[in-house]
Amino acid sequence: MDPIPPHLGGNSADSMAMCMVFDIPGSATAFQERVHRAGVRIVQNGLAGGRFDNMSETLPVHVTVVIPTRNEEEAIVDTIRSVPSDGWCEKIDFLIVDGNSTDRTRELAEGEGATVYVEPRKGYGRAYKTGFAMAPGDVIVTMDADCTYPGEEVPGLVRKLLDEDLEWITCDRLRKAEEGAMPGLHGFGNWVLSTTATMLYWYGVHDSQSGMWVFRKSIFEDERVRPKHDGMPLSQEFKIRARRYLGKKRTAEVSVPYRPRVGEAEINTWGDGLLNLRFLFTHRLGLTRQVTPWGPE
Ligand SMILES: Nc1nc2c(ncn2[C@@H]2O[C@H](COP(=O)(O)OP(=O)(O)O)[C@@H](O)[C@H]2O)c(=O)[nH]1
Ligand SMILES: [Mg+2]
Repeated sequence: MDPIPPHLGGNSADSMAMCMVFDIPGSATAFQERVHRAGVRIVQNGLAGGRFDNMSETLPVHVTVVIPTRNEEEAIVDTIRSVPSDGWCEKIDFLIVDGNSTDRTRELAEGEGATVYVEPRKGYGRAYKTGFAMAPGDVIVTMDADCTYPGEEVPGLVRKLLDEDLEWITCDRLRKAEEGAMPGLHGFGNWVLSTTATMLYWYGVHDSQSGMWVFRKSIFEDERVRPKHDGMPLSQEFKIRARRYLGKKRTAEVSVPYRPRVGEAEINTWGDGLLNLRFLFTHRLGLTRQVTPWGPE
């Protein structure tokens, strides 16, 4: 799919396609429980009908969960533990890309068996450009280290990726956000950015700011899919690139729960919001450039 509408230079009817949003009913863990209780093969609603339709089956992939952290000692342990690691896939590991935390984040993450890499260069996007290049898994999953994203959904999301032969999934937080998860200005800012992104790119993604993605590492063999920004705009940039270069058929947006943050955010709501907004326009005009390269130093 070309996510750019014809009047802005896009060239396909697909660019007018509506957003693809799927719901994952119940958590993967709850689903596994149902399978065990019934002792029969249960087809999960909406995600059914494929090769991996029994969650008790080990998915034939190595999954790496990449998590950027900066002073997240209050939530890092629960974030890691929220992702099941009970044999649902062949191998799962956690790569923490830490931006020089001054609290106990690194030590606590290592205590949970995670690999910790210190990326002293500042920025959320910078951390991911390092983590994506270093992740050993065939499938990469991302989330914040603040207990906002539902780790328990990871097996179901990876299964959907394999089952439906997708390359990339982004998780929409807006439809299932729990009370207090997106307070006042945050919610409004998110709406402004997501609406602007839709108008400029027409790429069929509802939640332009979500930081939970599930995708095959191989997508980065195509350089055009690699996001370049060092800051928060990497999130929307990645979605724009994935939809444009991987196409609508190989990508999807899935609704997941979103919860109130644990621990203090370091984000500057106004500053980051305006930076994100400016990026949407400059990127549309082809005026953005890469400041630091892909991968670790
Ligand atoms: N390594 C690294 N991680 C960062 C940096 N800035 C933010 N993070 C992490 O990126 C994730 C997203 O940041 P967060 O404050 O939750 O942003 P929000 O979800 O947009 O409000 C969190 O896990 C942060 O700890 C940074 O400069 N370097
Ligand atoms: Mg967050």
